[in-house]
Amino acid sequence: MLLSASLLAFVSSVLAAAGPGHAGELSRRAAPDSPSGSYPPANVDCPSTRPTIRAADSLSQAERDWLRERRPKTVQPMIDLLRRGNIPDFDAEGFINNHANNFSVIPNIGIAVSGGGYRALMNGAGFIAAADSREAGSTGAGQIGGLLQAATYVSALSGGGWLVGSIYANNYTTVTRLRDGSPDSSVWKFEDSILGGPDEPGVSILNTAGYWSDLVDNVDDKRDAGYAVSLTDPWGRALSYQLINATQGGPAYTLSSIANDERFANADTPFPIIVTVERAPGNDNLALNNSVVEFNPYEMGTFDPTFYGFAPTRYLGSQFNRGEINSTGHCVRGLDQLGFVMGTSSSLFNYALIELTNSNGESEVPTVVLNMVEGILETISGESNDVAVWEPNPFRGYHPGINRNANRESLILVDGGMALENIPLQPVIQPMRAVDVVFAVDSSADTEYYWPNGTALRATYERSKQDVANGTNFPAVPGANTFINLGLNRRPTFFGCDVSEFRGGHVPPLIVYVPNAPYTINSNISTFQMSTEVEEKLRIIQNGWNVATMGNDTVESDWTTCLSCAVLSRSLQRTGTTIPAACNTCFQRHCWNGTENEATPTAEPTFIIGDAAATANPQNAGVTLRTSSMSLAVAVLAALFLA
Ligand SMILES: *[C@@H]1O[C@H](CO)[C@@H](O)[C@H](O)[C@H]1NC(C)=O
Ligand SMILES: *[C@@H]1O[C@H](CO)[C@@H](O)[C@H](O)[C@H]1NC(C)=O
Ligand SMILES: *[C@@H]1O[C@H](CO)[C@@H](O)[C@H](O)[C@H]1NC(C)=O
Ligand SMILES: *[C@@H]1O[C@H](CO)[C@@H](O)[C@H](O)[C@H]1NC(C)=O
Ligand SMILES: *[C@@H]1O[C@H](CO)[C@@H](O)[C@H](O)[C@H]1NC(C)=O
Ligand SMILES: *[C@@H]1O[C@H](CO)[C@@H](O)[C@H](O)[C@H]1NC(C)=O
Ligand SMILES: *[C@@H]1O[C@H](CO)[C@@H](O)[C@H](O)[C@H]1NC(C)=O
Ligand SMILES: *[C@@H]1O[C@H](CO)[C@@H](O)[C@H](O)[C@H]1NC(C)=O
Ligand SMILES: *[C@@H]1O[C@H](CO)[C@@H](O)[C@H](O)[C@H]1NC(C)=O
Ligand SMILES: CC(=O)N[C@H]1CO[C@H](CO)[C@@H](O)[C@@H]1O
Repeated sequence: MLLSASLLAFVSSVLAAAGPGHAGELSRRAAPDSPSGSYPPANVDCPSTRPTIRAADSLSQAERDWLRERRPKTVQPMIDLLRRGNIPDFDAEGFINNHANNFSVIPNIGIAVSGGGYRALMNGAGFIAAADSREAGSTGAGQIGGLLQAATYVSALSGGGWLVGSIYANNYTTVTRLRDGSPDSSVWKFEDSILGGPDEPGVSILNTAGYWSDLVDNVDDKRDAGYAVSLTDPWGRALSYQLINATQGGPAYTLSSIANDERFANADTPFPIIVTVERAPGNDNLALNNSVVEFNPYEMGTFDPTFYGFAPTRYLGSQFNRGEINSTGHCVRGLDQLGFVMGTSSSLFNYALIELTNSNGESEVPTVVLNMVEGILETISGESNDVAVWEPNPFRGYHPGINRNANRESLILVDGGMALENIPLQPVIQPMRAVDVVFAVDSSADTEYYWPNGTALRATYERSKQDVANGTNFPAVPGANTFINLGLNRRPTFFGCDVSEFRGGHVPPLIVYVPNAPYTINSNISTFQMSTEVEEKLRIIQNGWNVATMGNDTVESDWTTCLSCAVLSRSLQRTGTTIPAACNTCFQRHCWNGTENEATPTAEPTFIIGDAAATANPQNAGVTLRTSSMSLAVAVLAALFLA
């Protein structure tokens, strides 16, 4: 297996050198295409057109070309979804067909999956499954299957990034296939904490000792190859065993290889984006004006006026200076290792690894692992431990007037949720992407009992009023108490329904806020619960499906109608089409209309349908990080920001 992986990588690098396009013919799914054949990046011959950094004043040519293929492919799934939505006295199918060649009218749909550890992965998985027409039962009456097929973008961060990364890493498979796993694979085996390693040997895992020694070897190899390592390296490697169904968790898998995945390349999937936050050294207080850095299969960078540039994902690791690789600089590939990207977006969980070293002999973690963690902690002392070090910094010398990292050898990136924006909205509110509606799936742990209270939306709204917004706009959202008192945290709520709010400025997408809520199980497990029993995993994913469909239209008989109205809202407005009466009724019910109630709330959410687990095993047993030994700072972060 290992041999063929490196052989494949070798062949594809030869083909890649021969010209663009050929590598795609060979690897028809996300693939182990790192030129080293393993975890470290490696030098490659520069392509004839040397990679450069570009300004963020447009979408990349690659994304624009891809969109030209994608948008038409969303039309039929959208018609199927809207037909099921069955808006009375309105011919949605006719409306779409009449405009089928005009993509400034056809709804442009985004899905944004929040962070929040395994809770966010599983609740988000329930939403994605319900939205995916390939899932059994997703296209019956009262169901929203096909929303995923009708979507253009899917953005994710931290625990949400684990979900989306895992789907795309595994040949764009379904949630149900990942959920059920397969013998010999540790994919989605959340009953085994990654802190303990997999507990049975299989094709994709050696054994527990092999797990740890491979992990340490990978990190050592990257360092020996001349690249800085941080705790995010072992963290990302450990995560990968559960997220990437390949030998050793796919050490050579890259994010950019998704561009060659057959279905992505044919625009049969939405465009995946993983979100992180930039933090300059010494800048310990993350604020909303820290750059939001996105990773997609083509590019990594930011639209923020902080360095306002994008680097080619495939050539991250190359020696860029002032936006170019000079004649003596090397081209490098493989730094965009997929687990490292997912680990970067969830770097807060680096503390899980530190926790290991603090567990004083209770753990069975080999000394070699403890030594590795301690070694890394020493080399980056002075810097916080929850960071990912990206070195060389692709934006070195780039846009020096606005880029506070212009003189830095490394770019420090952290967990996408750490500046409070725990829903990855920045990529999908960029005017250039022209998204009309975003399903914002929020699994944040804002309240005392780990339910969301709108904090993430408020952060994005606040950011939209600062200089860093750089032309992005966002609807107003009320305070946390109002969210709870009006039940905006219990049912899907629309923000930005009335476009007059934007006073003639850029109209951002309608936000369909989909909060994690207890339909059939208390899906509010702790962000730091690091393992989940099989039964609980099934139930949280099922609860997420109920959250997405309002209990398959049982809680609200016309939710699929209202969802259809939300999808069409901006298009109806732009074309001056009369809003169907049924949609007005939906908007009355689901749009936040400006009412506030900031009285101190008293209650945490109660079951919306019923406690499906009441008659079954009541124990939510799992390995939770012992907060007692976490530093105060982490505890505060966890309580305040995390998600
Ligand atoms: C990926 O999935 C597609 C569709 O299910 C299938 O046709 C193809 O064989 C799969 N490719 C790999 C490499 O597993
Ligand atoms: C994992 O990969 C193996 C080997 O390619 C495959 O047989 C199995 O179906 C995969 N499992 C999942 C859950 O995708
Ligand atoms: C970012 O915001 C913080 C306060 O929230 C402020 O101190 C800092 O100057 C701001 N940075 C920039 C570059 O505007
Ligand atoms: C070219 O780039 C390399 C690596 O960034 C650097 O060490 C070297 O000084 C640069 N040479 C020139 C002439 O700028
Ligand atoms: C809302 O969430 C924030 C953290 O995200 C928390 O500080 C605040 O106490 C919460 N308020 C309520 C009423 O739940
Ligand atoms: C989940 O929420 C319920 C109330 O909605 C609460 O009783 C329970 O303690 C919460 N679970 C956790 C782990 O906080
Ligand atoms: C909704 O449908 C899903 C998928 O079939 C199922 O798992 C779930 O239990 C249903 N919810 C309710 C409330 O019946
Ligand atoms: C597309 O629709 C917009 C909005 O209705 C309209 O202004 C534009 O003229 C249409 N373009 C074409 C080519 O029909
Ligand atoms: C606004 O919403 C509140 C409840 O959220 C409702 O009581 C009120 O009647 C609504 N106002 C209007 C003008 O629709
Ligand atoms: C729309 C807008 O304000 N764009 C600005 C974003 O930031 C860059 C870099 O500062 C400016 O050049 C753009 O004009």
